[in-house]
Amino acid sequence: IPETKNNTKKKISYICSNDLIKYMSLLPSNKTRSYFVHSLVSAYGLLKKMRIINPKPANKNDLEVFHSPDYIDFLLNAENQEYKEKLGKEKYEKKMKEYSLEDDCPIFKGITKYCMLVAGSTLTAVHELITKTSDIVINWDGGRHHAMAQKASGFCYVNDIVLGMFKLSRYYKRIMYIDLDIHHCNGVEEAFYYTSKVLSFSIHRHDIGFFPGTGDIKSVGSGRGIYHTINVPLRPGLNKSTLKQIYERAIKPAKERYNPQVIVIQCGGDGLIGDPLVHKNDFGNGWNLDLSSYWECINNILNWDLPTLILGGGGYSNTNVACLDAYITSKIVNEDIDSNIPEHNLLPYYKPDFTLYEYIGKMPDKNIEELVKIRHKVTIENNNNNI
Ligand code: V1P
Ligand code: ZN
Repeated sequence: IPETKNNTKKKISYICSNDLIKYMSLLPSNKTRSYFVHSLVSAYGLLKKMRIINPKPANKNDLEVFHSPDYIDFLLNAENQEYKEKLGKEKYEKKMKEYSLEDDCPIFKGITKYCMLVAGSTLTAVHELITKTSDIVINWDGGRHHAMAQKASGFCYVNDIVLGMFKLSRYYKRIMYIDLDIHHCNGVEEAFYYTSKVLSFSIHRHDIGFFPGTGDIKSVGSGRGIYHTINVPLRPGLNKSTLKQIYERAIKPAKERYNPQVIVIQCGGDGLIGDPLVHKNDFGNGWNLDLSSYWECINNILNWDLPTLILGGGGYSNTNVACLDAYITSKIVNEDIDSNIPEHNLLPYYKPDFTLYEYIGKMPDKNIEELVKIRHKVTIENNNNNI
């Protein structure tokens, strides 16, 4: 039986502002999602239960702590007409390709402010933890785990997680990163592959053709970072009981060995049953998680009683992700919420039943046999390193 504690004595903060909602809602892959999430959290009356922190936008220097100056220069000027004309069409398009600012990551109106705010939201959250003003900080707009140092990737332009953990690493020796998104955290993994300062743990769907294709079980880190990357590659259909097993067999032992001082969770909601991006056919080929599957895992992690940053990530049904984020927020602040969606201007979108997402998926969990192989055979040798 999992230990049931609650967070009543903890200082809980929530990153939000009108500007944040406005600019996060412009992201082409997740249009208006931020608006749905914060509106539902607010409609349930949860904003009154937390300290609300307005994010400070990151500047060029902040972004260059991880990203290359040439990429950031182009990214922050990409929608500037004068810059575009000065560079000329040919050079502009060449750079667009070089930085992967097309297909998954097109240049869009508001991209400059978007990038500064998405990075700033997580840096603001980290500041809360470092100054010990908060014990738990929630930033549902963060979690852009694919962005690379020199290019955009998989709907991610700047890697707020890497920037946040670089900042954390100035104050904490051991950071544990846990990624629950259905996609592998290639950008985060790459940034910390050679260091023991971050223990990176990711579950993700891993089979041929599934984006981004990295995250093999054999990728365990290298050099000083050896055994500080843990990948749990999974098949379709992951359900609550398998996720629980993964917590017991892999996440918990990794934490016990590494003895982290601070936790960062990426809680992408695209593992929810029926996510429109990952369920391509009637049988479904995504995961089979519901709201309580995510919460059970997060609750176990919060019971470690360490300073924790909770980020969003993927999730392509605005209403389902809003339900997930509002549900987790309510559990963190220990407030019971009604399963009927409260009256607010977005209520009509929660049709047909206007309740919190409760659908029980019937797809088989193809991970049952795989689970036998998931042994935490990783030994962390550099536990008390002094790098
Ligand atoms: O599959 C690909 C690339 C593009 N192809 C050439 C291969 N991209 C995926 C990207 C998924 C990103 C997930 C981000 C996150 O982890 C959150 C931070 O959730 C992709 C997919 C897909 N089904 O995997 N892009 C698109 N679909 C896409 C759909 C419509 C328009 C543009 C892109
Ligand atoms: Zn994802």
